[in-house]
Order: sequence, then C-alpha cells, then structure tokens
Amino acid sequence: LRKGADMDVRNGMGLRPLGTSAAEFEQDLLSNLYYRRGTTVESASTQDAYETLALTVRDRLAERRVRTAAAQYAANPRWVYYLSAEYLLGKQLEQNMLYSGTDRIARIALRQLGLDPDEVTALDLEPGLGNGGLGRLAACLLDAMATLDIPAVGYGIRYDFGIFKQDFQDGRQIERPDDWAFQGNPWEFPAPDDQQTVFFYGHTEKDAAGRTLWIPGEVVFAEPSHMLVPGHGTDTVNIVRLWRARGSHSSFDLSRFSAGQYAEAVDEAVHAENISKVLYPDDSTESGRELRLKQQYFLVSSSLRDIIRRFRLRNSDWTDFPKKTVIQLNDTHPTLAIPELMRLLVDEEGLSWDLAWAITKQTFAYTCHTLLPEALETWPVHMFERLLPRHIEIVYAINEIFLTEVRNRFPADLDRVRRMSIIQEEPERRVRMANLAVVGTQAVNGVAELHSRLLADITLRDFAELWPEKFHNVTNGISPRRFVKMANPALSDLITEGLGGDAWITDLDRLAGLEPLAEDASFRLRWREVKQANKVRLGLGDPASLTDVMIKRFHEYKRQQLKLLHIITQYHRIKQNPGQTFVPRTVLFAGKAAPAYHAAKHIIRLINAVAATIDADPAVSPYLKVVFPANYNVTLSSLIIPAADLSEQISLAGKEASGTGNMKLALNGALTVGTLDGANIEIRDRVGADNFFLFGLDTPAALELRNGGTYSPRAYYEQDGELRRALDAILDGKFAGVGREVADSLLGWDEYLTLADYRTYVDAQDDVDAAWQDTESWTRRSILNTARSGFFSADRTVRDYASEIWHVTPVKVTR
Ligand code: GPQ
Repeated sequence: LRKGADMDVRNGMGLRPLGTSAAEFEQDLLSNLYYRRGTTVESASTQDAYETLALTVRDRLAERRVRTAAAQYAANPRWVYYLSAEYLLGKQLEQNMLYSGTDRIARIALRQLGLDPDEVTALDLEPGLGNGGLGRLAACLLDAMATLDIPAVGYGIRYDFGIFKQDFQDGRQIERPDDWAFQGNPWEFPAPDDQQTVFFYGHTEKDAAGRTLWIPGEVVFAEPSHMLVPGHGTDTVNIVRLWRARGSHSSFDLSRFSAGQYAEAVDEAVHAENISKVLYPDDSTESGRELRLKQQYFLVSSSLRDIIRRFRLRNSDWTDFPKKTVIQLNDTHPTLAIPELMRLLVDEEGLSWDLAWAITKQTFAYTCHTLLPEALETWPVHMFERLLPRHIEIVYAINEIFLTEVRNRFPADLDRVRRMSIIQEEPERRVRMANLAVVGTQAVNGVAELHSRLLADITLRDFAELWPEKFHNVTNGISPRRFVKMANPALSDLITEGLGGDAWITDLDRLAGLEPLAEDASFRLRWREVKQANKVRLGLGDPASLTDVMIKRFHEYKRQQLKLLHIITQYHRIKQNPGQTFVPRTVLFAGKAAPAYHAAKHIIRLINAVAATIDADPAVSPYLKVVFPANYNVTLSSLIIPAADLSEQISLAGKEASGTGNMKLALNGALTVGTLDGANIEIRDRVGADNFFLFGLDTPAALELRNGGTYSPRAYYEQDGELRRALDAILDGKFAGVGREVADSLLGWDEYLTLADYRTYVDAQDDVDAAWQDTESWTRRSILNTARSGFFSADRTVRDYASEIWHVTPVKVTR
C-alpha cells in the first residue's frame, strides 16, 4: 500500500453508515464487546463495558474522520499545525458522545444490556497532559478549529505521566504520579508506521562538498498516536497527534540479559523512553533541566518530519511549503522547530540558506503567553550545544545575520544589539528562546489586548520597534461546548429556551439575545434556580451562600494570598461583632502549585489552616466557610464554574497575560471581582463597569510603585488596622502556627504589591456583599455577564488567528 493512502479520497467512499438508533447502537456495542474486546456481556467487567462504549462512540467519529481526511486531502489546503508541549483535553467520553450525537442512545443501549451508564462512564479519565491555562487554551483552540472546519493538526507529547495528582497531608500539598493511561486509552489510534527517528548529541563535520553533516550520538524513535478532535455541529474531525519515545530494537541487550544483568539489559531503552515519561509540572517558570530540552526537540523534530511527510503527499516544490503550511508555536517550548526546519532544508534538502530562511520565517508564527521575565525560557549554551551541536551553529548563523540587520537600522546602539541578541552573554551564555521565536517567525501575538500592548511596549519593545508589523493581538477564548454546554447543561437548556434555539453553541454572540430577559422576573427566578442546582451538584458549602471562587494555578502574582487576607479580615469582623449578621460566603480555592515552588506551597498550607480554624469556630462558621478540594483539573473546573457567584481575578495588574478562567466564569453568570489585568479589562468593557467589581492599581501605577524603589509594605501594615490584625494573626500563630513565611514575605518585599491593593480589595468585597443582598439586581447582573460574554468564544479567537495570522480558509466535509 502506498504510504499516505490514509489520505486518499477513495477512503471516503463505500463505508456502511453507522446507525443512529438506540437498537443499532446496542448492536454495535455487542459486536465491539465480542470482536474487539473479546468478551461477552455475562463476563464483561465494568472496564470492558467502558472500553466497548468508548470504541462504539469513537467509531461514529472515526467515520467522520475518514471523510474529513478525504475532503482535506482533495482540497490540498493551507494547513494549520499547532505545536504545543501541553494539552489539557479533558475527559473524552462525554465530549465525544455529545459531538457524535450518541449521548441519549448510548445510555438507552447500555441499560438494555443491563449496564449502569453512570458506573460505566465514571471510568473515563482525564488526560492531564498540561499544567494550566496554556494547555487548556491549546485544547480549546483545537476544538474551535474543528468546529470552524479549519484543516489542522495539533502536535504534542504523549506523556506517560501527566500533571501530578494533588493531595493534602496536614494541609500540605503532596504530589502523586498520574498514571492516566495505565489501563490503556481507548481514544487513541496508534500509528507505528508513521514512526520517526530523532537524533541527539554527537558532533558536526563538513563533507567534501562543504556541506555540514550532523553525526548524532543518540537515536530515539518517536511513535505517534492520535486522538480525534471533532468539531461541533459539523462533520469535520481533526486530530491531535502525540509522540511517545521508544528505544530502538537494538537497545535491548540480550547478552546482558542472558548474563543475569536484567536492569542493565534494558538501560538504553529505559533511557530513551524517559523522554516522554513525565510532563514537567512547571507553570511559567523555567525548569532548567536537560531532559526538558530533550522533550522539546523530540516534539519538534518528529512533528516537523510528519508535517513534511504530509506536505509531500500532495506537493513537491519547497517554495510551496509556506503556502500550504503555517506552524503556530504555543509559547517558546517548540521554538527549536525554527533551527530544525533550517537544518532539514539546508543540510538535508540542499536548499540555499537564504531560500531556507525565507521559507522558515514565512512558515512559523509565535504566541507569547507571559510577561514575567523569569518565564521567558533560556537554555545554557553549553547544554544546548552538547545536545544539539548542529542547531547551535544554525542559531549562531541566524543571530549573526539578524544582528547585522539591527546594527544597520540602529548604528552605534551597542546596548540594543546586546539586548536583542539571541545569545545572552552575561552572567552566563544562554540561548534566549523568545528572541529566537520573534526572529524566526512572520507573526508574534499576545493573548489579550493589554498583554499584546505590554509585549510591544516593554517585554519585546526592541523587536516591536524593528518590526512593528509583526506584532498582533489575539485575545484568548474558551470552548462554549466544553465550558457551557457540557459543564452547565441546566443553564444551557435555559439559554436555549430563552433564545428559542441552540445556535448559540457555535455562534456565541447570540447570547446577546438574553439581555432583555434580564428584565424578566420569572426568567431571573429560573436563572437562580439553575445556579442553586449547580451548587447542590458541586456539594460544597451551603447553596444559599455566596459562592466565591478562586480557581487557577498557585502563583504569587495571581495573589491567592490577597484573597486569604480578605478572608482573615472577614473572620475578625465576624468574631468582633457577635450578634451581627453577615452575608454568608463559601470561599472555594482550587489549584496546584509547582512542586518546587515553596512560596506557593506555603500559601496552600495556610489556606487549609485558616479553613480549619474557621470550621472549628461556631461563631464564624455560619457566615464563612473556606473549602479547598484537592486536585483541580478540567473535570473539577466543570463542576465548580457553573456553581460560582463570584469570580476572583485579582492578579497584580501587568502580570497575568490573559486568564481564561475569568472568561469561563463570566460566561456561566459569575460576577468578577478583579484588577485591570489581562482579559479582565476586555471582560469589564463588555459586561459593563456596573457588573464588575473593580479594584487595585492599574499597570502604570503598579510599575511606578514597584520601580520607584520606595515601596514599603510595612507602611501599609502600620497604617491599616484591619490589615495589621490579619497579618499579626498569622505571625502570632493563630492558624495552627502555620504561614509565617507568607506573612514575612509580604512584609519584607511583597513582590506583587499585595499590601498596596489590600484596602481597595476589601472595599470592593464590601460592595460585593451589599450587591448580593439585592437578589434581583444580582441576578440581573449575572444574566448580563453571560449575555455580553459571547466575544470570549474560542471560535472568535480562531477566526482572528485565521484572518490575521494564518490566512487559511475552511474545508467543508460533505457526505
Ligand atoms: N500560561 Cl508562560 C500558562 O498557563 N503557562 C505558562 O507557562 C505560561 C502562561 C498562561 C497565562 O499565565 C495565562 O494568563 C493565559 O491565559 C494562558 O497561558 C493562555 O494564554
């Protein structure tokens, strides 16, 4: 069979359509149970039933996938390839039942066979192949690309262990491995024939013709499998292709094994396979480990070869490559793709440097997701050149030509040259991946308006001065399917009823049609009933209380510690005023801290200690409850978000690139208490200042205070009695003696100006309490938050990418 025949148009023909009735689904379940699972109803375990269900649902989408591949192959379009080290796809079963329209019939069929649908579906696990917002954004964009019929493939790594499972022991975070695929993963199609070879280490030589050869020192195989990425309300099914590292066949040492050296016999294979063993549980900080750099090159090298293989199915001329290919780099993690494509074109394909560079630059685009300088990845030159001896030469060559351009544009500006160089010289020679990413791409974008502006004005200012046209903004968005339709079925039904149809699911601006219903008292009552039911479903805290949620990774810039100071203040007010009534609140935290991020872990521990102290105090617990469910993930977020009344988006202005939880919460009718940071600004502009609780310094004020050199957290402590009481309570050990490190850090330096924003934050929370007491008005504002948040659909985000950066058009899949 000709390689690549999977793409052949003929494969779209001659398929028996799969049935759409419950009886046909039941037949297919049985047949899959017998022929693919090799068992019978009588002897099937719940795992058998689950896997069979998954296969039966998957088949419905696989049929669409075949037609998608055929249509896309025939069109020979410009493809979007999304390269990301992380994907947080969420559970697949519920999604795939929804997208294939089999939810109802699957349940009927399972019951017909005597199986309990809830018990069976409970076995579906979430692949946690990412850390936080960046990984979930990747999943939302794939969902939207498929929904908009854009030919796209996501590339990533199939980590054996995803993001760690979080648990608490004495209130402390502990991490346990996430062996998500131990039982196998029924959603995955292995494609061993598309295996690629990835090289590391070694040295370079020049051949007689003067061409550079890379003589590698290590060979690892990359074995792909893909999962289906269905679009909603369309037949398009794209894929996400994940690579797994495999040792070569020769890496099993039979002679050692025969000599009883069992561990040594598999040494080499184990070493190779370690590359895709575990996701680095870092978020916005550089890990600095060689294995991570290896992972990045592993992803890039295998994906590029696969992209080229796909290009060659329909094309032969290299100059067509950028016409048929756009590769979006999800942050700098896949930036090695730039020197790797240069190497393939120059060393392996024999193209001239200039032509290869023109092709490369036109092919790539780069999304930056941060403003924190410490999150801009750099790699020590000595590590880079040992692992990738040819790539460092290419990076040097790119840098030399680039710096010549800089010198010509800005003569005698040595400092600028030093700042812009891809190589940092002091205090240690390092490769600056963000600089490489800007130099080697045709477009650079930030992920919210403020973020994109700050990138151009501050973080990447020198580059924006050189190439202003390269810089774009594409405000993030979220999947309305995942985070409204699936997460909040009750609200979805009410919205559909209110709008007289469900077209909003793929056209979220239609939510604007809810605005007049905010004035309808009976609609408001039903809106409240839905929120109430979602709180009951979540099962944490009193459903009548104000549910106040802060759900995100733990990071000092996000300022969970500020929320905590407010909680302690409220605790003191309640204790000081016995007999007075207060607005009852359930404060819910959820999120993980990077295992080595000690300051964040101290905050987690203190939250748990404060929660326990409040719980044990009968004078306070009727009005205040703090809950912190462990192991925040996509699944848990889908339960919390629909139950939230108040969304905490309280990062220091100028630090949060965008945020996406802020969008999910507003769309589900939570009101935001937030700073002028990231996408909060755009949310507030849309929902209206009256429906958003604003507080805190704005970015210029924060920059001035921080950089002025006179910021004194202690002055705030001394001037504000309530703040002093809150910090003293921690320092005095009132919370089981826990958290002094947190208070010390706030009083000592307070990098993120928590104390400076404390007073306006507490005042904003008082406004929240006052607003909550007017139930009808709160509900009106809640409805308006939903009605005016249609902009935050990932469909809009993808349309922006498609028109501004990718210049791609849809390919419609037909029967
Ligand atoms: N983000 Cl650099 C991550 O989740 N991980 C990272 O390593 C970096 C950024 C987030 C960012 O903090 C949020 O503000 C964004 O909303 C999100 O990426 C998606 O763009």
